Amino acid sequence: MKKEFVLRAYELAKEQYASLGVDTDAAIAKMKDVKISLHCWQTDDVGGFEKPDSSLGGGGIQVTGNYPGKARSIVEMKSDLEKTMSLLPGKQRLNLHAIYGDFAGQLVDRDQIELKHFQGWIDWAKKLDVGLDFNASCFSHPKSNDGFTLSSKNESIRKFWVAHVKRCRQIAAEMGKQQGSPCVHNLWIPDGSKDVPVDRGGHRAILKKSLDEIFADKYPKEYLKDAIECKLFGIGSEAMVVGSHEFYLGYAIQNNTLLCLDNGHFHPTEQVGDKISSCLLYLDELLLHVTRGIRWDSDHVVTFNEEIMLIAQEVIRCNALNRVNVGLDFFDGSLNRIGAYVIGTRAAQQAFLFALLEPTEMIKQYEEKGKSFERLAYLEGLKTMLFGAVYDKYCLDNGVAVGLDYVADIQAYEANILSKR
Ligand code: RNT
Ligand code: ZN
Repeated sequence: MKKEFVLRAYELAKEQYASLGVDTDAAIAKMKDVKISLHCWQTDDVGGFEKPDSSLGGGGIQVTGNYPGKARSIVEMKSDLEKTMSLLPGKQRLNLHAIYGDFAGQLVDRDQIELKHFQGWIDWAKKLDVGLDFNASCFSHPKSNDGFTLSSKNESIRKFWVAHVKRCRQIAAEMGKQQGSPCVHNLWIPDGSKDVPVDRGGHRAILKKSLDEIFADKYPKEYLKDAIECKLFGIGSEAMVVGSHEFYLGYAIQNNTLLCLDNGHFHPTEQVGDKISSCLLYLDELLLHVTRGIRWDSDHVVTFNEEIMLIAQEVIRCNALNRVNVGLDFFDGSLNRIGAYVIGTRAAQQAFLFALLEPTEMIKQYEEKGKSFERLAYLEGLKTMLFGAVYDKYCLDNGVAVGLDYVADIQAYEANILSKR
């Protein structure tokens, strides 16, 4: 897009927002605090590099589609990530899963992984000035096939997963130490039951015990932030998920961990945006897994929709950008994965920029005076203001493709790189 066009449109937008008392330059400047953690698993459908040609198997997450070009190695994944980041304004973080280590062709079981398997990632991230986050991988493994990991009644299985998560936290803490800022380690487990169980309480007590064992290892806060992720249901765990919202909310408050809210993990009419202000009263920090569920936890590419807008609005309205860690969690194998990555990340950024452009104080005054018509009018009016011109200016300032110019970039990357895989 022509630079003069972007600048002209921005001048108009700036004036329009100024008439509501909103400073667009300040909103753009504030975007430096919106650091989105890119989920590495978008590039390969959550396959990982434990074995050649790994693909997601078991454990309650599902990726559909076989669009060509998925990353098959760390080299390919790094190339995809660099391409993605080159099309995104601002700085991102990178969120790795334990299955993405550099195992150098060896079979390294999950309870054996070590820092050395991730040192290459740490060095690469340092060069790019990208912070790393990390996740234990308690799925797609023979020992997760019976539906229970940390809440398993089989003691050897439970111990195996406890050992895995302990190692992951140790690796994450080391990442945090080396990068000079905390690494967020998130724990999600698929544990649950397809049909109605009679011993929900038993499994939950076991999960609590496993978490207590895991978190008995203490690391400095400057290195590691622990998050735990709840879920309502999954494939194969329709009737009961052990790590439910109540389970983890309670655990997080009692043990001072972060709570991870994935907006695909609730009943479709529940809004994660509505949960943020409550959780922030009781927890120091949150982690978000921003996604888009269609009818269920389908992990579609994030779009700039009202659900995501409310999440970002609530973070900004609560003035909690420094207490909410933003990660993405979507995967769709049916379209160009790098394109999907850029669309979804830009949509999440747009939600935050949109929220930063809200004249919240003014609308709040209407609200407090019971003037609901005026409140609704402004909330609706904001939707059709010259918002796109502000996001375009943010892209221009950051030297990345403006508007839809990224489409051609991704088409070229597909023609030159992805289609040759
Ligand atoms: C699964 C959870 C979890 C995973 C990733 C791969 O339902 O959302 O966060 O998607 O860890
Ligand atoms: Zn998630």
